Amino acid sequence: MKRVALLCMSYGTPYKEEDILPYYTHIRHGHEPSHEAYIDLKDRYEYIGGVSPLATTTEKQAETLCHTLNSMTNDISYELYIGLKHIHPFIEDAIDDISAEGIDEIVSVVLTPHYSSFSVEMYNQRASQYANEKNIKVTTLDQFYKEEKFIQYWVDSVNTQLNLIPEEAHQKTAIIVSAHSLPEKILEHNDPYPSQLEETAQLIQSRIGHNHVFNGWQSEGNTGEPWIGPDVQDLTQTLHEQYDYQNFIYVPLGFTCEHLEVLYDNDYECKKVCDDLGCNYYRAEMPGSNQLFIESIANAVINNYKEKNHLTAVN
Ligand code: FEC
Repeated sequence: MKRVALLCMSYGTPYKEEDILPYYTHIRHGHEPSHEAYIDLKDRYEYIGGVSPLATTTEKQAETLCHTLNSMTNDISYELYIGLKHIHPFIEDAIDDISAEGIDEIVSVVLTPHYSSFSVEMYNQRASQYANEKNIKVTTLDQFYKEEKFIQYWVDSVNTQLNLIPEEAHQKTAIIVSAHSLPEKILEHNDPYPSQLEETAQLIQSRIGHNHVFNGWQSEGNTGEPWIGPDVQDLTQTLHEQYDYQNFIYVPLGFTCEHLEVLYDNDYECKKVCDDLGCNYYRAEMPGSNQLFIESIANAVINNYKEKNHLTAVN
């Protein structure tokens, strides 16, 4: 059986308080943040309990994905490696380990559903460049948001929240589908990221039979340049003031699990906006290692591998 390394890539998170500064500095391309910015980030981690659940969840997602892939294929044996963008084990560390194991082929996946030249492409470039130096072949996956099981997961998750709201209040219920914002400059190169989010929202809207679905962007950085909008908090305010929506269901489906950007930016910041407006806050449950959701990624990985290596695709 062919040995293939499954390289699961994810953002990474500080494991302990002392990691916050080097982590933040890495995110800022080697520039240390100001003391205020550092304290602000430290406070946000403190608010969510000191550390983010991201590290543990990434591991669980990756293990479940590897197990699922192995149960779906007879001719390949996948061996799991985790490579992170902003903290150890870095993407390059994982590839060093793969090389040391004598594995000469990688299938890589980034644990985020939409493609952007500013996010997924950066992971893929790092993986491809470093693997090339080691003479390891890589098949990268760009996106998985269109997978049937991905959409089904989110339809179920949104419906669970909708069902908490009395039927007669549904006309006053807005569903905000969001992803991490990116600097507006990505739009100059026809980056597909915004249209992929729109398409995801449409696919979900057509299945849930609820017309009040809106796209928003969240967690934008403080870089002094314009970021893609509308920001979810501003959107909430506008939808309430202009159209009198009273209930808000947040669906941060550009992420795959609970972490700082969901637990703070949604569950604290968006909830605060709702509270201040006298509205009700709901947030769809994140998939984490939900089996249906992981199968959607596995399917995308297998079909992408076959497509890129000129083999026959599966359903
Ligand atoms: O739970 C955790 O500890 C980590 C949560 C976390 C995830 C995440 C995902 C994405 N980011 C994306 C883009 C950017 C850009 C900048 C940026 C900055 C930060 C900072 C923190 C942070 N991000 Fe992140 N991101 C997470 C955490 N992100 C902390 C720094 C402080 C702040 O701005 O809040 C701006 C960089 C710059 O300054 O130049 C751009 C994108 C994703 C979703 C895709 C992915 O997971 O890779 C896109 C999770």
